[in-house]
Amino acid sequence: MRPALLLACLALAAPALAVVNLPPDAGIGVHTVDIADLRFHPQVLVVGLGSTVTWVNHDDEDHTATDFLTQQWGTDVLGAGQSGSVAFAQPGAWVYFCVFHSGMFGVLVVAAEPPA
Ligand SMILES: [Cu+2]
Repeated sequence: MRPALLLACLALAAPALAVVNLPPDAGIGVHTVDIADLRFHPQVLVVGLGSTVTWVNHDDEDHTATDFLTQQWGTDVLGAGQSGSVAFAQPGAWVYFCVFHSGMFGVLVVAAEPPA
């Protein structure tokens, strides 16, 4: 998916996420995103404010998880089998990507309110 299209989808989806029940992966804690076959799994993750997200690289090549718009947050370069974590103290919604593979995108939503 082209970045501009992905961003448009996120812009449309973010307000909807605020008014519907959050999916079951929401919650405060440590959440894992697996990187495999040049993709982030899950591609869309919703977590509670104060959570830490850990990306685990199961591929043989290097990857990162890096904020797409500003690159204000991101993992270090993750080699095969390595993992990196980012703690989120601010609510928001981000598209992130891998700096080495322009087609690798994910969406992370840090929700201020816990699910009802
Ligand atoms: Cu990559």
